[in-house]
Amino acid sequence: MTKILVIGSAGQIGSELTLNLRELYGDDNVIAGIITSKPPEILSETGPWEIVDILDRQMIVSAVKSHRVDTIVNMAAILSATGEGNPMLAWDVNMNGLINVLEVAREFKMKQVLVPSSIAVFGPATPVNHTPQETVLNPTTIYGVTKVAGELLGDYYVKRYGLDVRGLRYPGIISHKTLPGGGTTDYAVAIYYEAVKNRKYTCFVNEETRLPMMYMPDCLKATIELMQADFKTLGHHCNFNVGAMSFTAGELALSVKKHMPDFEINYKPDERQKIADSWPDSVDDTAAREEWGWKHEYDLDNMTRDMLKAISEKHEKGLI
Ligand code: AKB
Repeated sequence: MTKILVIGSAGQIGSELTLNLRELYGDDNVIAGIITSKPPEILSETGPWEIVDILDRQMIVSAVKSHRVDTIVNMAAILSATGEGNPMLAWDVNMNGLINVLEVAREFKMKQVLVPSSIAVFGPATPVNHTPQETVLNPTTIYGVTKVAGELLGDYYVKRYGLDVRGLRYPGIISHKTLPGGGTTDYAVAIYYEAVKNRKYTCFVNEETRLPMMYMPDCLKATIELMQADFKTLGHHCNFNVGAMSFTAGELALSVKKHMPDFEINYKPDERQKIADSWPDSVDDTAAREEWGWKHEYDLDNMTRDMLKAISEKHEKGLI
Protein backbone atom coordinates (compact mmCIF):
# COMPACT_ATOMS: atom_id res chain seq x y z
CA MET A 1 0.00 0.00 0.00
CA THR A 2 1.36 3.41 -0.99
CA LYS A 3 1.81 5.93 1.85
CA ILE A 4 2.55 9.39 0.59
CA LEU A 5 3.92 12.36 2.55
CA VAL A 6 3.27 15.69 0.83
CA ILE A 7 5.68 18.29 2.19
CA GLY A 8 4.43 21.85 1.62
CA SER A 9 0.88 20.58 1.65
CA ALA A 10 -0.76 23.93 2.42
CA GLY A 11 0.62 25.72 -0.65
CA GLN A 12 -1.03 26.49 -3.99
CA ILE A 13 -0.28 23.13 -5.62
CA GLY A 14 0.29 21.07 -2.45
CA SER A 15 -3.19 21.72 -1.04
CA GLU A 16 -5.06 20.52 -4.12
CA LEU A 17 -2.62 17.72 -4.86
CA THR A 18 -2.99 16.33 -1.32
CA LEU A 19 -6.78 16.15 -1.74
CA ASN A 20 -6.50 14.53 -5.18
CA LEU A 21 -4.03 11.96 -3.90
CA ARG A 22 -6.36 11.20 -0.96
CA GLU A 23 -9.16 10.52 -3.43
CA LEU A 24 -6.92 8.20 -5.40
CA TYR A 25 -5.07 6.34 -2.64
CA GLY A 26 -7.40 6.70 0.36
CA ASP A 27 -7.52 9.52 2.92
CA ASP A 28 -5.40 7.72 5.51
CA ASN A 29 -2.62 7.02 3.03
CA VAL A 30 -1.76 10.62 2.24
CA ILE A 31 -0.14 12.63 5.02
CA ALA A 32 -0.25 16.41 4.76
CA GLY A 33 3.10 17.84 5.82
CA ILE A 34 2.55 21.38 7.02
CA ILE A 35 5.04 23.84 8.41
CA THR A 36 2.75 25.39 11.04
CA SER A 37 0.61 23.92 13.80
CA LYS A 38 -2.53 25.34 12.15
CA PRO A 39 -3.28 23.31 9.02
CA PRO A 40 -6.09 24.39 6.68
CA GLU A 41 -9.27 22.60 7.86
CA ILE A 42 -9.78 20.96 4.50
CA LEU A 43 -6.50 19.09 5.03
CA SER A 44 -6.78 18.30 8.75
CA GLU A 45 -10.39 17.13 8.46
CA THR A 46 -9.86 14.81 5.52
CA GLY A 47 -6.79 12.88 6.61
CA PRO A 48 -3.63 12.68 8.69
CA TRP A 49 -1.25 15.60 8.97
CA GLU A 50 2.11 16.34 10.60
CA ILE A 51 4.15 19.44 11.26
CA VAL A 52 7.07 19.05 8.85
CA ASP A 53 9.70 21.74 8.42
CA ILE A 54 11.70 20.67 5.38
CA LEU A 55 14.84 22.14 6.95
CA ASP A 56 14.56 19.78 9.92
CA ARG A 57 15.60 16.31 8.72
CA GLN A 58 14.51 14.67 11.97
CA MET A 59 10.98 16.00 11.52
CA ILE A 60 10.82 14.37 8.09
CA VAL A 61 12.21 11.12 9.54
CA SER A 62 9.67 11.15 12.34
CA ALA A 63 6.71 11.64 9.93
CA VAL A 64 8.11 8.90 7.68
CA LYS A 65 8.50 6.48 10.58
CA SER A 66 5.18 7.11 12.26
CA HIS A 67 3.18 6.71 9.03
CA ARG A 68 5.43 4.16 7.27
CA VAL A 69 5.78 6.56 4.34
CA ASP A 70 7.15 5.11 1.10
CA THR A 71 6.69 8.11 -1.21
CA ILE A 72 7.55 11.78 -0.68
CA VAL A 73 6.16 14.64 -2.74
CA ASN A 74 8.13 17.81 -2.12
CA MET A 75 5.99 20.89 -2.72
CA ALA A 76 7.89 23.19 -0.35
CA ALA A 77 9.69 25.96 -2.24
CA ILE A 78 10.59 29.63 -2.21
CA LEU A 79 9.47 30.99 -5.59
CA SER A 80 11.14 33.46 -7.93
CA ALA A 81 10.07 36.87 -6.62
CA THR A 82 10.45 36.03 -2.92
CA GLY A 83 13.74 34.35 -3.77
CA GLU A 84 15.14 37.54 -5.29
CA GLY A 85 14.19 39.36 -2.07
CA ASN A 86 15.92 36.73 0.07
CA PRO A 87 18.39 34.60 -1.91
CA MET A 88 19.77 32.81 1.19
CA LEU A 89 16.29 31.70 2.22
CA ALA A 90 15.65 30.44 -1.31
CA TRP A 91 18.92 28.49 -1.26
CA ASP A 92 18.19 27.10 2.18
CA VAL A 93 14.64 25.87 1.53
CA ASN A 94 15.12 24.82 -2.10
CA MET A 95 18.52 23.14 -1.72
CA ASN A 96 19.05 22.16 1.91
CA GLY A 97 15.38 21.17 2.09
CA LEU A 98 15.72 19.08 -1.04
CA ILE A 99 18.84 17.27 0.13
CA ASN A 100 17.04 16.45 3.39
CA VAL A 101 14.18 14.90 1.41
CA LEU A 102 16.51 12.95 -0.87
CA GLU A 103 18.65 11.68 1.99
CA VAL A 104 15.62 10.52 3.99
CA ALA A 105 14.27 8.86 0.84
CA ARG A 106 17.60 7.09 0.29
CA GLU A 107 17.92 6.02 3.93
CA PHE A 108 14.37 4.65 4.10
CA LYS A 109 14.49 3.14 0.59
CA MET A 110 11.45 5.06 -0.64
CA LYS A 111 9.46 3.80 -3.59
CA GLN A 112 9.37 7.26 -5.14
CA VAL A 113 10.19 10.95 -4.64
CA LEU A 114 8.54 13.73 -6.64
CA VAL A 115 10.59 16.90 -6.88
CA PRO A 116 9.05 19.66 -8.98
CA SER A 117 11.11 21.96 -11.15
CA SER A 118 10.06 25.07 -13.07
CA ILE A 119 10.42 27.05 -16.29
CA ALA A 120 12.69 29.20 -14.08
CA VAL A 121 15.55 26.83 -15.02
CA PHE A 122 15.71 28.73 -18.32
CA GLY A 123 17.35 32.09 -18.84
CA PRO A 124 17.91 34.83 -21.39
CA ALA A 125 20.21 32.65 -23.53
CA THR A 126 17.58 29.89 -23.86
CA PRO A 127 15.56 29.71 -27.12
CA VAL A 128 12.32 31.54 -26.34
CA ASN A 129 9.77 29.67 -28.48
CA HIS A 130 9.04 25.99 -27.99
CA THR A 131 12.02 25.83 -25.68
CA PRO A 132 13.53 22.39 -26.18
CA GLN A 133 13.81 19.79 -23.45
CA GLU A 134 17.59 19.80 -23.75
CA THR A 135 18.87 23.34 -24.03
CA VAL A 136 20.88 26.12 -22.40
CA LEU A 137 20.05 26.41 -18.70
CA ASN A 138 21.52 29.69 -17.52
CA PRO A 139 18.92 31.16 -15.17
CA THR A 140 19.40 34.65 -13.75
CA THR A 141 17.32 34.16 -10.57
CA ILE A 142 18.39 32.32 -7.42
CA TYR A 143 15.15 30.33 -7.71
CA GLY A 144 16.21 29.20 -11.20
CA VAL A 145 19.69 28.34 -9.94
CA THR A 146 18.20 26.14 -7.21
CA LYS A 147 15.83 24.48 -9.68
CA VAL A 148 18.67 23.62 -12.11
CA ALA A 149 20.73 22.25 -9.21
CA GLY A 150 17.65 20.40 -7.93
CA GLU A 151 17.09 18.69 -11.29
CA LEU A 152 20.74 17.64 -11.41
CA LEU A 153 20.67 16.45 -7.81
CA GLY A 154 17.53 14.39 -8.40
CA ASP A 155 19.06 12.83 -11.51
CA TYR A 156 22.22 12.12 -9.51
CA TYR A 157 20.21 10.16 -6.91
CA VAL A 158 18.60 8.18 -9.73
CA LYS A 159 21.97 7.24 -11.24
CA ARG A 160 24.04 6.93 -8.07
CA TYR A 161 21.56 5.22 -5.76
CA GLY A 162 18.87 3.86 -8.07
CA LEU A 163 16.28 5.99 -6.22
CA ASP A 164 13.11 6.70 -8.21
CA VAL A 165 13.11 10.52 -8.38
CA ARG A 166 10.88 12.37 -10.84
CA GLY A 167 10.07 15.96 -11.59
CA LEU A 168 8.48 18.32 -14.05
CA ARG A 169 9.13 21.94 -14.99
CA TYR A 170 5.93 23.68 -13.99
CA PRO A 171 4.92 26.73 -15.99
CA GLY A 172 2.89 29.45 -14.19
CA ILE A 173 0.07 27.64 -12.40
CA ILE A 174 -3.36 29.29 -12.27
CA SER A 175 -5.93 28.24 -9.67
CA HIS A 176 -8.77 29.49 -7.49
CA LYS A 177 -8.56 27.41 -4.30
CA THR A 178 -5.27 28.39 -2.64
CA LEU A 179 -3.44 31.56 -3.64
CA PRO A 180 0.08 31.33 -5.01
CA GLY A 181 2.73 33.26 -3.12
CA GLY A 182 5.92 34.96 -4.17
CA GLY A 183 6.00 33.95 -7.83
CA THR A 184 6.46 36.04 -10.97
CA THR A 185 3.47 34.41 -12.66
CA ASP A 186 1.12 35.36 -9.78
CA TYR A 187 -0.40 38.20 -11.90
CA ALA A 188 -2.22 35.53 -13.92
CA VAL A 189 -4.14 34.55 -10.76
CA ALA A 190 -4.49 38.02 -9.23
CA ILE A 191 -6.13 39.39 -12.39
CA TYR A 192 -9.17 37.12 -11.88
CA TYR A 193 -9.59 37.99 -8.19
CA GLU A 194 -9.30 41.72 -8.90
CA ALA A 195 -11.66 41.47 -11.88
CA VAL A 196 -14.33 39.90 -9.67
CA LYS A 197 -13.77 42.18 -6.67
CA ASN A 198 -13.01 45.54 -8.29
CA ARG A 199 -13.47 45.24 -12.06
CA LYS A 200 -9.91 46.52 -12.51
CA TYR A 201 -6.34 45.35 -12.14
CA THR A 202 -2.90 46.91 -12.22
CA CYS A 203 -0.60 44.30 -13.73
CA PHE A 204 3.05 44.14 -12.63
CA VAL A 205 4.32 42.94 -16.03
CA ASN A 206 3.74 44.71 -19.35
CA GLU A 207 1.00 43.91 -21.85
CA GLU A 208 3.34 42.04 -24.23
CA THR A 209 4.73 39.66 -21.59
CA ARG A 210 4.12 36.12 -22.83
CA LEU A 211 4.74 33.12 -20.58
CA PRO A 212 3.87 29.42 -20.52
CA MET A 213 0.91 28.82 -18.18
CA MET A 214 -1.25 25.92 -17.00
CA TYR A 215 -4.60 25.62 -15.25
CA MET A 216 -4.61 23.68 -11.97
CA PRO A 217 -6.62 20.65 -13.21
CA ASP A 218 -3.94 20.12 -15.87
CA CYS A 219 -1.19 20.65 -13.29
CA LEU A 220 -2.70 17.96 -11.04
CA LYS A 221 -3.18 15.64 -14.01
CA ALA A 222 0.44 16.10 -15.12
CA THR A 223 1.79 15.55 -11.62
CA ILE A 224 -0.24 12.43 -10.95
CA GLU A 225 0.35 10.96 -14.41
CA LEU A 226 4.09 11.41 -14.01
CA MET A 227 3.91 9.78 -10.55
CA GLN A 228 2.03 6.84 -12.04
CA ALA A 229 4.27 6.37 -15.08
CA ASP A 230 6.35 3.21 -15.29
CA PHE A 231 9.85 4.16 -14.12
CA LYS A 232 11.39 1.81 -16.69
CA THR A 233 9.85 3.73 -19.61
CA LEU A 234 11.26 7.09 -18.51
CA GLY A 235 14.23 8.40 -20.47
CA HIS A 236 14.24 11.62 -18.43
CA HIS A 237 13.62 11.90 -14.72
CA CYS A 238 13.64 15.26 -12.97
CA ASN A 239 13.32 17.78 -15.79
CA PHE A 240 10.26 17.19 -17.98
CA ASN A 241 9.00 20.24 -19.89
CA VAL A 242 5.20 20.30 -19.65
CA GLY A 243 3.25 22.72 -21.80
CA ALA A 244 -0.40 23.71 -21.88
CA MET A 245 -1.00 27.31 -22.98
CA SER A 246 0.99 30.42 -23.67
CA PHE A 247 -0.50 33.92 -23.64
CA THR A 248 0.46 37.54 -23.09
CA ALA A 249 -0.85 39.58 -20.18
CA GLY A 250 -2.84 41.55 -22.79
CA GLU A 251 -4.45 38.38 -24.17
CA LEU A 252 -5.32 37.31 -20.62
CA ALA A 253 -7.05 40.65 -20.02
CA LEU A 254 -8.99 40.29 -23.30
CA SER A 255 -10.15 36.85 -22.21
CA VAL A 256 -11.49 38.36 -18.94
CA LYS A 257 -13.14 41.22 -20.87
CA LYS A 258 -15.16 38.71 -22.93
CA HIS A 259 -17.05 37.95 -19.71
CA MET A 260 -16.76 41.41 -18.10
CA PRO A 261 -16.80 44.11 -20.77
CA ASP A 262 -16.29 46.83 -18.11
CA PHE A 263 -13.06 45.26 -16.79
CA GLU A 264 -10.12 47.69 -16.89
CA ILE A 265 -6.44 46.85 -16.84
CA ASN A 266 -3.36 48.99 -16.68
CA TYR A 267 0.27 47.99 -16.60
CA LYS A 268 2.89 49.06 -14.11
CA PRO A 269 5.87 46.73 -14.54
CA ASP A 270 8.05 46.27 -11.45
CA GLU A 271 11.18 44.21 -10.74
CA ARG A 272 9.31 41.03 -11.69
CA GLN A 273 9.31 42.15 -15.35
CA LYS A 274 12.99 41.31 -15.62
CA ILE A 275 12.37 37.81 -14.29
CA ALA A 276 9.45 37.26 -16.71
CA ASP A 277 11.59 38.52 -19.61
CA SER A 278 14.24 35.91 -18.84
CA TRP A 279 11.78 33.01 -19.20
CA PRO A 280 10.49 31.33 -22.39
CA ASP A 281 7.24 32.10 -24.22
CA SER A 282 6.38 28.42 -24.65
CA VAL A 283 7.99 25.02 -24.16
CA ASP A 284 8.39 21.90 -26.27
CA ASP A 285 7.05 19.04 -24.17
CA THR A 286 7.50 16.21 -26.69
CA ALA A 287 9.48 14.13 -24.16
CA ALA A 288 6.60 14.24 -21.62
CA ARG A 289 4.09 13.43 -24.36
CA GLU A 290 6.14 10.51 -25.66
CA GLU A 291 7.45 9.06 -22.40
CA TRP A 292 4.32 9.22 -20.23
CA GLY A 293 1.52 10.36 -22.49
CA TRP A 294 1.15 13.96 -21.30
CA LYS A 295 -1.75 15.85 -22.92
CA HIS A 296 -3.23 19.09 -21.60
CA GLU A 297 -6.95 19.88 -21.64
CA TYR A 298 -7.51 23.53 -20.83
CA ASP A 299 -6.99 26.57 -23.04
CA LEU A 300 -7.18 30.22 -22.00
CA ASP A 301 -10.91 30.76 -22.57
CA ASN A 302 -12.00 27.51 -20.85
CA MET A 303 -9.84 28.42 -17.91
CA THR A 304 -11.15 32.00 -17.73
CA ARG A 305 -14.75 30.79 -17.68
CA ASP A 306 -13.98 28.40 -14.84
CA MET A 307 -11.86 30.85 -12.83
CA LEU A 308 -14.41 33.67 -12.99
CA LYS A 309 -17.26 31.34 -12.03
CA ALA A 310 -15.40 29.89 -9.02
CA ILE A 311 -14.09 33.21 -7.76
CA SER A 312 -17.48 34.94 -8.23
CA GLU A 313 -19.06 32.20 -6.09
CA LYS A 314 -16.47 32.80 -3.35
CA HIS A 315 -17.13 36.53 -3.58
CA GLU A 316 -20.90 36.07 -3.29
CA LYS A 317 -20.38 33.96 -0.16
CA GLY A 318 -18.20 36.71 1.33
CA LEU A 319 -15.14 34.44 1.34
CA ILE A 320 -12.94 36.93 -0.50
C1 AKB B 1 7.15 31.59 -10.22
O1 AKB B 1 6.59 32.49 -10.87
O2 AKB B 1 8.16 31.78 -9.54
C2 AKB B 1 6.58 30.19 -10.28
C3 AKB B 1 7.24 29.37 -11.32
C4 AKB B 1 7.04 29.65 -12.75
O3 AKB B 1 7.93 28.44 -10.99
N1 AKB B 1 5.17 30.27 -10.53
